[in-house]
Amino acid sequence: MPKIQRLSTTDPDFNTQLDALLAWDSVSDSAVRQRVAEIIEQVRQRGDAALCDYTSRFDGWQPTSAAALELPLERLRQALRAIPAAQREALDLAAARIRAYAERQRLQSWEYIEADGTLLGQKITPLDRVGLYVPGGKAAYPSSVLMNAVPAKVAGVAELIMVVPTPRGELNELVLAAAAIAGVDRVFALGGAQAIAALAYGTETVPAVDKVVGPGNIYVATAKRAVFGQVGIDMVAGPSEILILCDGQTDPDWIAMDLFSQAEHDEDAQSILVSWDAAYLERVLASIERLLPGMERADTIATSLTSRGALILARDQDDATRVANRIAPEHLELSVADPQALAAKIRHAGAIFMGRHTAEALGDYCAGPNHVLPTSRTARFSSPLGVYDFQKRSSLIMASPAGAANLAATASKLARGEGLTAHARSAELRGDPG
Ligand code: HSO
Ligand code: ZN
Repeated sequence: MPKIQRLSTTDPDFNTQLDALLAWDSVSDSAVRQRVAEIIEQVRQRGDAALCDYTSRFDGWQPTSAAALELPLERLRQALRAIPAAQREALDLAAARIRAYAERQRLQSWEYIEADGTLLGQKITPLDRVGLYVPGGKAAYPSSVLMNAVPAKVAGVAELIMVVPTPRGELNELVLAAAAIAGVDRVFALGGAQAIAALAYGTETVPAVDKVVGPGNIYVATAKRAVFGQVGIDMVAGPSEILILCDGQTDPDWIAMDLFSQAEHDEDAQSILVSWDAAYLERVLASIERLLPGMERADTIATSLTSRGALILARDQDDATRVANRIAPEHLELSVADPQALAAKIRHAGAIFMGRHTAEALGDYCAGPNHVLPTSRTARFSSPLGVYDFQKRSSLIMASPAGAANLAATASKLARGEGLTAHARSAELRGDPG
């Protein structure tokens, strides 16, 4: 049985204990950085030849030529036809709901005209080309394909290029089907740092993109950091997290299963429950112990709960709210009688799941909001992936003759203050009506 850490906010050492619980060392391994830098350099210098070499070395299959790295779109449509009808329906429904939510996020261009006729505004343009990394193996989630690809397409990205490793040539049919539903434009059977390098710099076969999104292992995350600047990136995600605030009135089995639902992602995932009802924490613990042995991923859940999980006793709801804002979790469940009143006091969380019926799992798949969320306390300063991550802004200025004269008066003074005479003259020339 997992030995879950028990904390209490009244403990004088609580803050130190909480810091230790939250500590997470993100990508910082210098050996990995070195290895990734080499791979990126090889891809930049040798292009497709390097991609074929790495694919044979790391994925265990030898592409006959670089062209063999690309999967024809017909292969995606074939996967869509082959998957079970129930999966197809669920993916379609999820995509439709994610799309409907994303439509509301689209940034709009705007303009206004000042009294002297000068126009100011902001023009929104989608990115031209985006690369989407999809991991292989056990973390290959079709739901993540939808969550990344649908907002990009809603934004109007013209070309969405997916890369996915195919260990020993194996393809995940559900991932391909999700890519077809989301409208991915091209797919390459590539993974690891070499795939990120190819997207960032381009090769003879893989076109260079403007931004790379999507989750991946430590090599992929390190490569994304390394190419940032050459291209945009979404974020470097840490392990999944859930924080539940509960008043003690929700069925403890529900809460235990919600904690499991993040813990089953991986051993480093973090599941924490905060309640101000001490007896309730015992009831949830009893549920955990009873339910865990029956779980398919019992080992992963047990390791995650033991190493990074916690049950925290707070003084009252306000005290629990302070803990939540301090943790700034990726997912926050408010399992209380008046979740809206409580949500008003939450300042830092990637997604807020309000009320006893709102299992975080609903948001992971099909409620509509994105499941790509800020982890490791980054919800203090960042937001869920959305349509706005695939749009950019350009400023618009159109001076009328009168407006040019008005602005020149100020601009020339500031320019002379900076010692930049050409700036001053440039403004004054337009500002001089005679
Ligand atoms: N909870 C994960 C997303 C996911 N869950 C995918 C199931 N499939 C992100 O935090
Ligand atoms: Zn999940």
